[in-house]
Amino acid sequence: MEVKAIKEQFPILNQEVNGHPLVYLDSSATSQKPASVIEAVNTYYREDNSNVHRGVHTLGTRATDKYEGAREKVRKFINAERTAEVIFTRGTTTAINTIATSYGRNKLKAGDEIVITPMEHHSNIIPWQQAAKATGATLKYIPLQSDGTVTLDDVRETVTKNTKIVAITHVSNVLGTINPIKEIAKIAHQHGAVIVVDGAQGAPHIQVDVAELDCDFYAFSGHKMCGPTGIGVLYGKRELLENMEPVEFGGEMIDFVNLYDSTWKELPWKFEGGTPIIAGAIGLGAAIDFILEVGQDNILEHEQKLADYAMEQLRTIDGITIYGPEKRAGLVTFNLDDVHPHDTATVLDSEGIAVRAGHHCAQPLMKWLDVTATARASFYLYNTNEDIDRLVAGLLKTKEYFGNVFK
Ligand code: 7TS
Repeated sequence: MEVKAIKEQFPILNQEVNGHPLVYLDSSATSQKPASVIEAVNTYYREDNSNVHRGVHTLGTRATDKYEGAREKVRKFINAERTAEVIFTRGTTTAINTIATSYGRNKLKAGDEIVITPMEHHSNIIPWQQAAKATGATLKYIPLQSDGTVTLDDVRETVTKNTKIVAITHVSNVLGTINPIKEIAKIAHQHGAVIVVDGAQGAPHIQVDVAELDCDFYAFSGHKMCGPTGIGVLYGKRELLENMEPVEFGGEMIDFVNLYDSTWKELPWKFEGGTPIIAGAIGLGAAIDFILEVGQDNILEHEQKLADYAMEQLRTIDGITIYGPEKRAGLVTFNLDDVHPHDTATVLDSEGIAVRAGHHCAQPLMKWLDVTATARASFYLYNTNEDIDRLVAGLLKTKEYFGNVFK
């Protein structure tokens, strides 16, 4: 599918912002939604809305079929063996917190190690800090190379026989680093540890095969992959999930409730307490259909070409610093000398260009980069080289606006 044809399927992109055609370069924060996803959610509410797994009436059956149908789409999308291994959550953050609480806090003890990296999003740091504090386990970091990558030698150095959990991002939301998950999983398993993959920036862009990666847990968010907000996925290997306690208790997740004790439903429902995110899951199912129609290989290739072009063009600007490795996913994080990234983003916005500025929920990484904040342009399947040309023109304007401070 041509990019132009893809872009036309995203109604929101067809608008002017501050008098300029919108250029949306903030898909790592949240992606835009194609008409088919909006329609799927709309149709659900117009025609099928009902609670799931409860009533025997027709709407209830339709809603349940659609909700469980979405789970099967997710299963196939990540090549999980069973739908029992696909738990719907509110997003990546909830998924990782569920693992850190249910698996981490219940299994860790003093002397155990949790291994992460300094490139993690706060969602893959704080739950582990909390689990470590609650259990007496130690949090350890795999060091980063100067280009923001990890080496397998350093992984081998850091992971020991005391390591019980290795938690790492598939793709860095700041550097664009793509981590070698399969190899890291192998090292974790050699030491008897489990691997938790933060797939928030992975699943939207890279074909994820949890069987091939042999990861124990994989977490991702629907809203970064053309789906609605408020829906995400926690994939876990069945034998692990079977032995984990739910973290939310209430309706939907129980088998029997007695006065003083209760039992849980089987997987995956024991982890889905309360009325689930029905419309969100259905929207995510439609997003998966859309992504598969475009083709995942095409998406990554397209984004990597955009990243290459962006780096080449941005480097023509005097005083720009680009962070992260050469080979990367589709995003570029940068700073213009002496201009605060919030100012950069504000000038770009006045030109109709949306980028994110700030610490990107990665303060330890900002510290490692020795900056307080950066600007970030992130790409998705609807972006074009022309969008990058507009970004470059906007940045030249930013320099002009703030005076000739770059020598
Ligand atoms: N992990 C990574 C690597 C992320 O990039 C994000 C969100 C999350 C976890 C959390 O996902 P959530 O859906 O639960 O919020 N990242 C970003 C970002 O880069 N800009 O805004 C949100």
